[in-house]
Amino acid sequence: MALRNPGWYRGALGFFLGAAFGFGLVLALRAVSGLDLFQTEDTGYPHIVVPMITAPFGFLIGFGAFDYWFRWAAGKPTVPEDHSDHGATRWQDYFKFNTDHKVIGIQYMVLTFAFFLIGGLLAMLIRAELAQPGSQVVGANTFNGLFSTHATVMIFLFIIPMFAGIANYVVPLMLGAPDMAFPRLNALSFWLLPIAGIIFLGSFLAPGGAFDAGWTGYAPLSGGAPLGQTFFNVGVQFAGASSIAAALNFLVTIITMRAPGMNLWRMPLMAWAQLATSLLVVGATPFVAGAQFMTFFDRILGMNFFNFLEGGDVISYQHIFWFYSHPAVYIMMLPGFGIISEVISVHARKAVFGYRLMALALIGIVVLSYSVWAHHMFVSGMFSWLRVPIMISTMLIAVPTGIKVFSWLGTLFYGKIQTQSTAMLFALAFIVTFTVGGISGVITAMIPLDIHVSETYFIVAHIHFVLFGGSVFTIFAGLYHWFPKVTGRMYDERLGRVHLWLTVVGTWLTFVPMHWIGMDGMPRRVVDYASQYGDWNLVISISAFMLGAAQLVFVYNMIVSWRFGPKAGSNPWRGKSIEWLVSSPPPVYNFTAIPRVVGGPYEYGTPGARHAIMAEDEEGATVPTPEPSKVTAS
Ligand code: HEM
Ligand SMILES: [Cu+2]
Repeated sequence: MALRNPGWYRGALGFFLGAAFGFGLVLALRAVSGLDLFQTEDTGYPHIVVPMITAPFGFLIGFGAFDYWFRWAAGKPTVPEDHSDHGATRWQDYFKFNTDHKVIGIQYMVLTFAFFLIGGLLAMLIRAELAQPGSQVVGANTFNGLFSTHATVMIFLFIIPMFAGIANYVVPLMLGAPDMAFPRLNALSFWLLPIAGIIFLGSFLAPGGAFDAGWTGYAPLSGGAPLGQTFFNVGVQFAGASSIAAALNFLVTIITMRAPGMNLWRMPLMAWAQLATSLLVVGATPFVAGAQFMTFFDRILGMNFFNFLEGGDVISYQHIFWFYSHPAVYIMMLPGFGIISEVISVHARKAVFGYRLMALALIGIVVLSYSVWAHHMFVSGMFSWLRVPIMISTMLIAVPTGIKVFSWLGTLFYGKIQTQSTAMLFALAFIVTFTVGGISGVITAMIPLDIHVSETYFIVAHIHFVLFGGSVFTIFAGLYHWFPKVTGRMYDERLGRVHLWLTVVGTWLTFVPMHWIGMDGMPRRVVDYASQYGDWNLVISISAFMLGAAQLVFVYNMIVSWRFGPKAGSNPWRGKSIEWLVSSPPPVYNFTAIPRVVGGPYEYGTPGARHAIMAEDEEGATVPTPEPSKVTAS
């Protein structure tokens, strides 16, 4: 019967049981302590906060995320080769707890793109309000909620997990691995994301409105904010746990599951980038989780970590937060660097220029990025001696980043650049746009200049040049590049080009003028502004609407091409890395023969050079079809 098997019915049941348990627990504990049953101060509401934690776990248990582990913990015989949750044959298989990294990759990409559209709609509302001076569309409180949820959704639910999704699909194939190292943990990482999304967006329904202290949630502002802020504290835990679990999975997969012959120096840069990103995630993400737990405990339990009236230290919030969130900007950029190296090399038919230095530059960025967090705090009143070393280490990051940009240019130099592919056009647009964002980054690294532009639209311009022109462009490059692999079909290049040009022009028209009004002093995070900025803001808003609308072209192209596009074949771009050596889409267990890696991944232009061979007919090279093994309980 449906309620006994894992799935949506049992998940819904678990959700209600979890919610009832949390709710009942709070009421019971308050009753025996002689307190009012319902505590409804802004920072209180335990009868909502506790179920917000227990109900998702109830859902996950019901849904089946822990069934296998529970069986093991109970001492029941486990099945080492259990593939019962693996692969998809019908669309319904994408809506269950599925352990196939390809299914999970698609789940990630589709879900996070939906969050991109939601975050984009929030941005459209922001721009509608800001199109003219004065207050027309939303009030100040709602506006604060809008820019906070916009940024939070974009960062925690779109950029970071979208990269995890693309890599989930592509990296095991590139490594010649049959799956990720921990498939069940992989599925759990995915299912934590919709939970985080519902919590973030659900905060709009909380009394007092959505969380409104920015995606940065600075204390002490967040300490006394209405209930919505608690939704932020909790949502970050789910998104962060998802991210950490996925990163551990990538690390183990990349370190232990490479095909024979694939030493680190034969590994595609996409996999190197995922390795570097995962090192950042496991090192840094616990800090944002910690910062949010501390705010949470301050709010709910009166712990006073950041409450200066009780001896707390306000500025330490910023230190802990940015110790995560500066590395986080590279969590949002390094996977894109990896994608761009793949796309440029394949579509320029050239070996990556300075391949080893490219890999080392990724690792260099990982190390350096832990040393620069306080550049977000130049005007915060932190110790002033810290500012100069931080300025220097920040500017040093431009060195490995510069290596990457010059390597892409070197790869393009005298390449056979194939501009008919939208993937390649997005990669080229990325190089130009990201470099501009990088330069405004070096500007904000310099203390005197940063003091001038802090908290102005210059910052908004900078983050969008790197996040939109950086991360989002690389995401599009990657999605177009691997679309034929994932779906087995080609997308429409004409529509791709329409999408590309509207997006590139829209990005520049929207975010370039923000530099100017920012330098003139227009503050960020405000619902209204001095009328002298009105004209540029109108230009920005109109461009933003165009940029938003352009994304619908992409959605249409993807949906229609997935259904009706011409068949792609296994290797439409004539790539050399292993994912192109299997069918499109790849077989359920990825390989029927173990790939043997015999050379570097990018030897384009060298006659006869190969990265890997599929040794179907060689002795001992065939992969046995997995069979459930027989386990006898002892
Ligand atoms: C159509 C595309 C987008 C538009 C028009 C847009 C617009 C805006 C605007 C106007 C603000 C400033 C709000 C304010 O300070 O008053 C903002 C903030 C922000 N946006 Fe976007 N955005 C877009 C896409 C993205 C994307 C893809 C990301 C990816 C991460 C992103 C991340 C952020 C962040 C981190 C902030 C900072 C919020 C804060 O802390 O003040 N945005 N956006
Ligand atoms: Cu930073």
